[in-house]
Amino acid sequence: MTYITKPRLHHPSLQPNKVGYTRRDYEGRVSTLCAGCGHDSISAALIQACWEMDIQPHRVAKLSGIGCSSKTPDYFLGASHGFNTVHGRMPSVLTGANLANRELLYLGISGDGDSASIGIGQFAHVMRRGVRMVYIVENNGVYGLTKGQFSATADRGSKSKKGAINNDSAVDLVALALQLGATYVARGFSGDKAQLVPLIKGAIGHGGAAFIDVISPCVAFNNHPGSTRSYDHVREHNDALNRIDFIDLAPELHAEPLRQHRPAAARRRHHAPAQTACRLRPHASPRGDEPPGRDAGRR
Ligand SMILES: Cc1ncc(C[n+]2csc(CCOP(=O)(O)OP(=O)(O)O)c2C)c(N)n1
Ligand code: SF4
Ligand SMILES: [Mg+2]
Repeated sequence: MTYITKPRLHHPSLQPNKVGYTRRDYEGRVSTLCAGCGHDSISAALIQACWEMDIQPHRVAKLSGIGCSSKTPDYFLGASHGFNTVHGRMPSVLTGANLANRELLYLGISGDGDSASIGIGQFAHVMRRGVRMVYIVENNGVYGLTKGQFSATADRGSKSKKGAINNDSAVDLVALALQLGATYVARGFSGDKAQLVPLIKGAIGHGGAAFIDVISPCVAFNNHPGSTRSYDHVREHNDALNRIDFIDLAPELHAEPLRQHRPAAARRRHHAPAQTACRLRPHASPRGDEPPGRDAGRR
């Protein structure tokens, strides 16, 4: 399907955001993933979050490893920088890019195989070092690209499509990220956009090592009864702990009393609090001229 190009024309009713881009400007190429793949919903949530946060696409760098999940940066933010690295090696390339240019917003996109198996060492060190990034694992419990073997995040006792039982303990990437010192850690579900978009916005606004594990069903190899990553199973067990939203930092307000020329007698009669005037100061954010985030990142 990659030969199908999206039309360049935008519908005139599409709303531009504060930096002049419509939601279409944050899209990428036509997806080649299976219809219904959870990963495509994560791409849609990223597009929505970046549009709502008025992020300039050219100020974003997307890095990924290998896998269906790692292909997804092609399907969002088509005008951003991007680098598809080697299987499990995204974190070190992201760290290097971050050292070379600290002005960009770094999106690291990975899979559960990419991060919890071959790349687990790289995952550990990028979290431990507190690299400023938004690291998203599109977690389907299998190696989707290589036809559905259990990944290291598959739950013990869950069943493969052919009925084999997984006897190994699961790696919990959220617990690992917390233990290693990531300063923003969340778990979401690709089928719950209302929850996922604010989670992504929070990670982008965080400005430090932010990690989101997104449960993302693989419709081709892990969407059957007995799987703990199927749409049915996750919908049944998706207990959102709270309904969250993200409120970005607004320009700082300075209140000064208005100088009013009133006679002394009139001033004595009016005991109402002084009115205030507001002066606005520029605001540091990924969409302006300053780097994304403020002070939480150590690198
Ligand atoms: C060094 C290396 N080893 C193995 C592979 C084969 N391989 C490609 S993708 C993949 C697993 C991908 O699984 P995951 O990261 O969970 O992504 P998904 O396809 O499930 O989204 C493997 C083992 C490879 N490309 N390179
Ligand atoms: S094989 Fe699975 S992970 Fe890969 S595109 Fe298809 S549904 Fe998505
Ligand atoms: Mg996977």
